[in-house]
Amino acid sequence: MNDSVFLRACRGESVSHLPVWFMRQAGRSLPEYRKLREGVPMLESCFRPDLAVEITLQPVRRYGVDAAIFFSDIVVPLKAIGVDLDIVPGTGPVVAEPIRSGGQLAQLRDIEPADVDPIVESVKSLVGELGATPLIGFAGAPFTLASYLIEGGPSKDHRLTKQLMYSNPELWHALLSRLAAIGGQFLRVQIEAGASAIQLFDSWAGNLSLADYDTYVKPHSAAVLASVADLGVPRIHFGVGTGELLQSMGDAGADVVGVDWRVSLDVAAKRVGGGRVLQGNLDPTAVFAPTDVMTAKAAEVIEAGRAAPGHIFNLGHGVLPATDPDALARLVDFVHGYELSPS
Ligand code: 1CP
Repeated sequence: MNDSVFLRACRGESVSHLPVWFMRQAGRSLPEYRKLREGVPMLESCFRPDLAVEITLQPVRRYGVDAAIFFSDIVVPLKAIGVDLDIVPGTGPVVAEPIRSGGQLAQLRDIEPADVDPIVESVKSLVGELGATPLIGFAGAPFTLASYLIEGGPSKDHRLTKQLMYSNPELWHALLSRLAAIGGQFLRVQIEAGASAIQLFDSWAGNLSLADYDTYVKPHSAAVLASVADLGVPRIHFGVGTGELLQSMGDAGADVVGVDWRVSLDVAAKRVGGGRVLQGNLDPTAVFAPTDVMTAKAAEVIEAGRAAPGHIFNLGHGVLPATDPDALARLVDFVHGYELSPS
């Protein structure tokens, strides 16, 4: 397992073929997923090991990807400690009582082992089922989680989040510190149960300027990544629209930096530096193009990725629900068959 192509690439070691997995590779694009989820609410499926295990395995079986990502959601640890929230179909996470005051932080307590029994059971069982295929655990980064807790649900402009950040920095930092602690604990739980890499999703950090990211967010994401450093597994740090933040997100303590499709990987490699490996970054809509166009674009991504000390192929963000699974299968075959000639 430690010698798997995915883990070797995370460490910047030589690989026999380019590893590939997809953010949101499980989920609504797969008919077998939609069938299994029929009548089962999203959060219930995350806390049911029979479903979480099967859903995680579905894309591995179908595509032969080089890593599995644990089927869960960034709000699962918050639900586990009793925060009143739900994942509403067609919307996303919705929080019953959005955070407006310091008094509300008390609910953001540390994770107790009993809170995450089903998570531990799922991860352990998955590691057995996956054999030599590594499992990636994940958590939401403090900023992205805070945005749901403050806005009460998905937001385009993150107006209330930034309002709190600018107007009450003390409460802001207290909130993000709590979320960093919980995020770190949730990653540790998954690693100790057998996950061999982790990804910290700061999906919405790209809405921040570099200065605001560095002041209000980076120290907290760095705390999450540092808190699992002792466990020695590769740490991937990803956000959308983070072209201007790439160096800072790497400096926060990542081994691998995830890049969205807006920045070419050769440019990203210069920005990130520090010997860090890159992950990405085919436009998720490129899989809707004719196959020859899709594979030409994938080849461009692979060639640009050679500028980095290592490269893990992925999309620039999650698989879109309307994606044709056969197109993704062709993409995996193309990446696996790509001749990595000496540079
Ligand atoms: O009923 C359903 O199928 C609900 C859709 C769904 C799914 C399949 C949601 C609601 N979450 C998930 C699973 C999920 N969430 C995974 C699956 C792992 C895999 O790839 O197989 C992952 C990694 C996440 C993480 C997640 N949830 C992120 C970070 C990743 C990203 O895409 O940027 C974020 C931002 C969320 C919040 C969330 N959960 C669900 C939705 C629709 C959203 C986004 C809402 C918004 O736009 O703000």
